[in-house]
Amino acid sequence: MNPYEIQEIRRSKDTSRVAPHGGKLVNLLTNPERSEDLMKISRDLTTIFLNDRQLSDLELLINGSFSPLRGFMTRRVYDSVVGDMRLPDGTLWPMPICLDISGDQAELIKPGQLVALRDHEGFMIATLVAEDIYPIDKRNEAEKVYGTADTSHPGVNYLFNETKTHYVGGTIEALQYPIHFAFRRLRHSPAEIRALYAKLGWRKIVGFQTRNPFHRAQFEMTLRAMDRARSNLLIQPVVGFVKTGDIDTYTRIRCYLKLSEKYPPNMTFLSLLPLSMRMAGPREALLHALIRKNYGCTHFVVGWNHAGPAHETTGEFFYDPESAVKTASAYQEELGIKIVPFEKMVYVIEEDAYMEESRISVDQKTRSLSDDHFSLAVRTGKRIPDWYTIPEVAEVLYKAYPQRHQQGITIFCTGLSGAGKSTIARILYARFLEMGNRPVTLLDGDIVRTNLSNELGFSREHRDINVRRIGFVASEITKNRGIAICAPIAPYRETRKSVRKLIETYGGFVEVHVGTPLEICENRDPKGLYAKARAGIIKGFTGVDDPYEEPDAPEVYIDTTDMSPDEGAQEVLLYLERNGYIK
Ligand code: PPS
Repeated sequence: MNPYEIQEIRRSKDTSRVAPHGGKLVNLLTNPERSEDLMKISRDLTTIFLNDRQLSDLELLINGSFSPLRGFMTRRVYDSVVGDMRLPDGTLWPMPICLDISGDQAELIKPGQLVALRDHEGFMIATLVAEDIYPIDKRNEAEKVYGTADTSHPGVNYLFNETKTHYVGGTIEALQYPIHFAFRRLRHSPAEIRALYAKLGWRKIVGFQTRNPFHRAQFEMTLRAMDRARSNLLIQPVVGFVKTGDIDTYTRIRCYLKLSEKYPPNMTFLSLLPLSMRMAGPREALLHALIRKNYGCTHFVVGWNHAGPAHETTGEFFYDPESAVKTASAYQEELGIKIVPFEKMVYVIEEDAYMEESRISVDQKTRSLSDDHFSLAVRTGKRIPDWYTIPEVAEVLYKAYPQRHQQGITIFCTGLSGAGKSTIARILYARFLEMGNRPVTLLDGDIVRTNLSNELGFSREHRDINVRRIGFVASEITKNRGIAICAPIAPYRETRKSVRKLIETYGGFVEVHVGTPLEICENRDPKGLYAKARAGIIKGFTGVDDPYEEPDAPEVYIDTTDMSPDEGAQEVLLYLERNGYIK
């Protein structure tokens, strides 16, 4: 597509257009003169800095993917959507699209005020006329939208733990799109895609949404979907925030590029969608269908367990895997897009082919692997079976996620002061230097507190910042395939859990609980700090008057009461060896 055509569409003064497919499209980009005027007053405006998820929502509002929405939802719209899945005028709309702000910001912004929405760098992307500011009833939103208030659901977790306390609703006027540096040529607005269909003469298009790398099952599904709808195919992977534990976005995009070469020429188009997934199952399937209608698709594939997460610990699905297909199909007239339903696809061994589960006879032997199990296998450097994926895709994945002994790893020692973590960490550091096959960094508590966190004390908040900083540095080291050895007390379970989640996206995370009991640590008291804490000279000392929350399931447990530090380090090395982290 000619890039100048894209510019023309973006710069158009027309704020809404009727295209051949999909109905009226909102375009919230303002004209250049108005942009200049807004820039002139921008310094006087109260600013809201948007995080990645908010920026992706903003982008989809601006470019019309969320048509007919013209801004973030006001309370009236929000209540109607949460309660009835409809906008106040009765239009079907399944998910709240809201801008969350802190209580302090909520006090600062008054109804009617013009607010600047900026990205991390401070670039003003849009203005918002704040129509109303309202506190979030998170439980109500969780139960109605997600059908659960359980925080092991990723959407609910985001709502309870990341979303701030208030929403600000109002209309948007955009100066520019959020800025992307990667894979720009694969990003399109609905207007651009509709223009492309017109140019290519495509009249029927089936949209395919994915947050996972494409494999044989998905490839097969898309071919059949084209066949059933007698259409062309828009492959539209989601590249906003997906789900913790998913394969990283850049790798996925490289897989899609490889895969798109496998289709016959001029039948498919690959375009990235900066949507942040909420994993709301049936409600989310409706949202995905509406977005694809805006992208001019006449058909949309909804498959088994579409946008349905599994419980973190039990592995049970939050939604009936059939419910997304049923809901989307039931609403298809109103959605204005035909749903192409798919059952679970399984591999049939003797046919060497993928088939829908209900078409398989009882005596046929099958194989299947869940998305989550697959992602875990890839991230842990396991080989992917040939029946599951396409060789070109496997090659991209192996490059990004080599076998465990070539991946980065964080060894995270946690335990009371005096438990022996630092000594074990230093021995491990020396062993890895001796091995010499991966760069190694020691992030001992003292080293970190001197070089990274010297302004911090030992309040809950400061310990949290300290441990998260260690986690961040360790995650960068792990990402770049080094070894990070950390040895803070890290007394709080939740903080350790979030550090683990961050690091596991990039490589291995081995939690080593140096669980030497308090009385032994206190007897040792090498720095005399326990004595001072008992005497009340030091306040908030871990184990004395501040809690240590024990790890639930550390990879390695060491008690140095009757074990030398060398033996402790040996335990860790044996674990690493057994699990393929070292060779
Ligand atoms: S934390 O909780 O993870 O941020 O702690 P960390 O950065 O590992 O720092 C622990 C070391 O600081 C000394 N120290 C204290 N520890 C616990 N509680 C209080 N109030 C405190 N004040 C100072 C203590 O020597 C710890 O050293 P280690 O190496 O763990 O023995």
